Amino acid sequence: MRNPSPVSLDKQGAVGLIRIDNPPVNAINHDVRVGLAEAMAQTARNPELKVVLIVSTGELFSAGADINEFDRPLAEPSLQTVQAAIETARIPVVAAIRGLALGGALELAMACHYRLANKNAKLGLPEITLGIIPGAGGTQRLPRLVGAGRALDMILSGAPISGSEAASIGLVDEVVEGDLLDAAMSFCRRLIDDGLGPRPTCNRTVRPGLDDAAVAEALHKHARSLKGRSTQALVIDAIRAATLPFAEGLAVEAALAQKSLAMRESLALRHVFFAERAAGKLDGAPTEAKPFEIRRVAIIGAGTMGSGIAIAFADAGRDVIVIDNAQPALARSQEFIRSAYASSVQRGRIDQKTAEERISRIAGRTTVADAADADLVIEAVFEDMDLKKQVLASLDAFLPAERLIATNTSTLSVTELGRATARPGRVFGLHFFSPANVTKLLEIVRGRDTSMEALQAAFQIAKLVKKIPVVSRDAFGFIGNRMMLDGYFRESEQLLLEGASPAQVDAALKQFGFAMGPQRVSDLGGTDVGTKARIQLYKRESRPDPYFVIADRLTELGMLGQKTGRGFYRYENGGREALPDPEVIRLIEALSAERGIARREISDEEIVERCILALINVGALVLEEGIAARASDIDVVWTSGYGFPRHLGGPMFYADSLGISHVAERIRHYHKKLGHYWQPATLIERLASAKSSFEEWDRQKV
Ligand code: T1G
Repeated sequence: MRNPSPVSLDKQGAVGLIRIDNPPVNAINHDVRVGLAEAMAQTARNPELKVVLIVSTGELFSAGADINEFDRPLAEPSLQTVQAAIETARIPVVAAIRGLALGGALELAMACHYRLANKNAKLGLPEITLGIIPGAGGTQRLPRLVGAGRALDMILSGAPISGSEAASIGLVDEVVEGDLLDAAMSFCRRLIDDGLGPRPTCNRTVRPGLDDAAVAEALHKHARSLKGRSTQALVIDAIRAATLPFAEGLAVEAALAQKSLAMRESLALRHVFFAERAAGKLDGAPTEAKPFEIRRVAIIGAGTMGSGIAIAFADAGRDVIVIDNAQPALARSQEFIRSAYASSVQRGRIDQKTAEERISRIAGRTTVADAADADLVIEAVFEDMDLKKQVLASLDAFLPAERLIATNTSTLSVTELGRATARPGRVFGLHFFSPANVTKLLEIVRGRDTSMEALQAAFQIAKLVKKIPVVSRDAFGFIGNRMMLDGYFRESEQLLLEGASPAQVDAALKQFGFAMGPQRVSDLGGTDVGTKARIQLYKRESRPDPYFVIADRLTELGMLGQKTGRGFYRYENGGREALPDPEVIRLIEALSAERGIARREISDEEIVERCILALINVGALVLEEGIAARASDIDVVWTSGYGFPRHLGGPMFYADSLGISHVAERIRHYHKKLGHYWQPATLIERLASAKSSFEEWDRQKV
């Protein structure tokens, strides 16, 4: 028995009302295309119909083409076929957009003769975030509607624009304040009354075309988000073709779209898209999660992390109290919060009224008892086990037993911290990443006693503050820090001991795609933060020398990085520019000599290979030890929390793209050369001998 079509057609007077209903996001899959083609055919055969109106059910028009269909040949009718039926219809076709109209959904609407949108609609072509170009006429019709320059800007940014802005640039004909369907029906009746017919977008021309200046300007504007990418070149070629006759331009776009789909960059970005959605699902959780209501949040510790977390919850419309027994710390925190909101207003992200409303939600307090009526308490005090235990234990005295307690520790045992309270089952780690109100990643650390109910609440909290949750078991450095310490950063220090300079290592990894190299990151966060974290970690596990001997020596010497003007680099007059420091090189040479390490010229290729393979090898250990549930979770952690280039898919996806046999062979090579830290992970050896991959490993686990 065939599934009911996700597309329906009703006759409302002279209006043929086509409705898309394909939850959760009205993705335009094969069934929707079939339904649209059939509905258009029916309207064509019904002389009583004078206008066709296309709408969708639910809060959004559509999230675009079904991304799940990209890995197989597309079944007819294609979206282009549906669009041709719309564009050549004998009667006008109107699209009414509520909420999001992304990718193929906006392309569908642009093939219609008229478009309405409600005020808070969001219209965009985000294909570049998936490493592809719009493939259903977007690069041909958008320039015809808004001009080539604006079209290039919209497609290179991938960011949606509001209904009002869309109207101001001619992308939609009318913005609707009230009920969209009512407004759309009266718009259709007006078309009939005024005798207005079809208005094919394809008949419009693109004047002027895309000139080099416009291209250069757009590439400069989006340089940061497009670093290391190549899809933009295909976008430019497609939009340049928009000055050709429509059918020719469409053919050029189709060929370029096919090419973009096959590129490694797109495979990687699509992997990250689905990996982020998979990470958001809690294995073994009962489907019906008990809704956990959060009205008030208490954050203990008014440091940089505590203040950033406060902003994240105020942005989510929650009342927050920041507690610190040091008044000056509270004052600094309030200043930090004020200036963060001031810069958001300055960048046009929010208006002044919203900033003040959110600041007014955050109050400072000096006693832990003030957390009594909070639904959630997040501890973010100094990274010291005894101090944290004391704070957590003190909460039992006045915090009702059912309330949840989270710790923002980045290194300490969540299990041990939970057992300092009378409710270990309701304690878990919420590991935010600095800046906590910006970085998307939220590592949810599951202590050995943490209950499923508490974990489900943690996922709801992640959704509330718009973070990407990844669950980590409670172990040394969790997922991200473990890989950073034991793999990536440790190996970058080893390379410094063998002869590379901080500037060379950082430049090589920036070239690879990281926004910043490890030594620069260390200086930004403060070498002392790393050293203190390692001292805590050594209480759980030791590490053979050399293990961060340079960073720890810099801390000893008070060269803490940017905040003290000297670290791995020199910073003049409180500036941010990292300048090479010959004294640091001499210090490193001395540390090498102490260990009998021969120094030599090292190539950038070797630097990148060793740092990335070390990251991958520890990633495999993290999977073997069950700290991360999926290889794709590790990719989410590193792309959304540690700056690993998204267009390479994350360290484990990258390993698959290199080929696990090659990865295993190269790790064995370095194991012979460099010993201990390069012991190949058993999982890598197993996957290599099975000619398998991390993706396959994840699939088998499902
Ligand atoms: N195709 C298939 N599934 C999709 C989808 C899509 N386009 N968008 C979302 N989903 C699934 C998602 O995997 C999840 O599934 C569920 O919907 C809820 O999504 C021809 C070729 C719309 C802003 O790039 O940005 O059109 O995990 O958890 O946070 O030129 O989803 O529950 O099983 O993300 O509220 C262009 C992609 C496609 C938009 C909603 N469109 N989607 O966010 O929910 S390419 C996009 C999003 C294209 C044309 C080209 C977001 C969202 P599950 P969610 P959300």
